Amino acid sequence: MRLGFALFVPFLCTCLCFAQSTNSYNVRLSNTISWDLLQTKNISVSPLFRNSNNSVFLNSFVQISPTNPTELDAMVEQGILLYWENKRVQELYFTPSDESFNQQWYLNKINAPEVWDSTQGDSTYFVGVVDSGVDYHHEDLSGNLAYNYADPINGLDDDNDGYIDNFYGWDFGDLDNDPMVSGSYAHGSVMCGIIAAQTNNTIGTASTAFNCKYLPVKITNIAGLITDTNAGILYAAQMGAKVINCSFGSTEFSQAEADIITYVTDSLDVLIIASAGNNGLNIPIYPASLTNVIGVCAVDEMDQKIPISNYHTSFDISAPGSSIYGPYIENEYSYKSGTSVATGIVSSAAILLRSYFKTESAEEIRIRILNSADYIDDYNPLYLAQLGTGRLNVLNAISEISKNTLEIFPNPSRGIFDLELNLIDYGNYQISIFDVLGKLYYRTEFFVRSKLHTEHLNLQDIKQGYYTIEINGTSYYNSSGIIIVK
Ligand SMILES: [Ca+2]
Ligand SMILES: [Ca+2]
Ligand SMILES: [Ca+2]
Repeated sequence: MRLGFALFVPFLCTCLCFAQSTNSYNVRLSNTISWDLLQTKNISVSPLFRNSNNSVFLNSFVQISPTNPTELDAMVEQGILLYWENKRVQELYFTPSDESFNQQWYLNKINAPEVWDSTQGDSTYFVGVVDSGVDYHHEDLSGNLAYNYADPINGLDDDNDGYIDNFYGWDFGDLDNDPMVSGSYAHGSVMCGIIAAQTNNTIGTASTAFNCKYLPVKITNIAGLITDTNAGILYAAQMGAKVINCSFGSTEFSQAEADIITYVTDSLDVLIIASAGNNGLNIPIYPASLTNVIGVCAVDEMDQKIPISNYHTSFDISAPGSSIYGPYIENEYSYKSGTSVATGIVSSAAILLRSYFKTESAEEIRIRILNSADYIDDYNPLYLAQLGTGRLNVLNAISEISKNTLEIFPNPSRGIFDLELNLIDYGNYQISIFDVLGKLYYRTEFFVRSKLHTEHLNLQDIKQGYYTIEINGTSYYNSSGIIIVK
């Protein structure tokens, strides 16, 4: 069954709901005070900073929620607190001029504006959008298309790449050079807008990718049906896309699709990002469930899975996918929901990161994105480990500098091996082992008390083959391959 996720769910919610903050205060503890003391006073405590070396200094900054705020002054007098502060309203460093920016709740949710202070993207980087084409005349889309100036429209294949006049992109559905969306099949136009609407141009909406661009690759025919996505993926990769957005999928595995994706990932250094699908089921979807693809689930403003989003252990991350405002067709804009738009939001962040960390490979950027997601399990108790590592946070992704390591000895192995982990935080971790089809073979949890941790596994019954090992923690993700021989 080949599924195109052309079905957007219309605007689900007319008001954005925000978590009401109870009376919590930022405080600094006195040097000799431990969290335990506050907890014995029935005051809830949470850290303000994550830190790699368990620094006493950093651990002294906490957020507390006293039952009565007058306790705060008393705790300062008693020497428990050095000081306390109310939370401040702080302004973003960079707010784009796009007139509808304030309707794009998801950009603040993933901390995109803070990142734009560091980088606004390199305009030579672009996302290949393998979809139903684009309305390249749209006021907020025409300026950010990755035009192929090497092949102007003159009837000749000026750049000698086998595609005559592929100036705008290519249409594999109709086998011509015009990727204009046909009829009402506007899905691709929406995706290009989420991924790379022209930003800070005073009109329309903003995109995380900012100056990075999009390349439309149309893979639907006149009836709106998907023809050949593999050709579209290859074309986008050969044209130089560093990220390819695949807001489509199938419940059936395809070896050819897996081979094409492994080729563009390993040989052309492309990062593939794909949708988990909108069936509301616990199922794998391809290509999203392939191990070298970022498979994306959709969450709402409260970081809860939206009902239609599929969920499965083989998916990698979640992203906003509810009431996402962006360009449509014919200079119009619309709200869309679903895993397609969630995938576009990850692709938009991914191309900004690739253009910033130019020397990092697709795999390094993939790990960077997964490793820096915000923890959302508490909001999704029914879907633990089935929504990936958490919700995309592009500010964390650009700030993440620590290198986690995962080494496996011996590899190849007969099924008895050690995982050697270099970890940032103490706490609970989970090991998941997937076979080559993305099916979960084994899972266990362990607790870490030291930065360097060795976990011994004894899986004597495991069959011969290639497996992917994933390690997940609250703020940690890593993966590696192992070959089992018998
Ligand atoms: Ca050409
Ligand atoms: Ca030409
Ligand atoms: Ca704009």
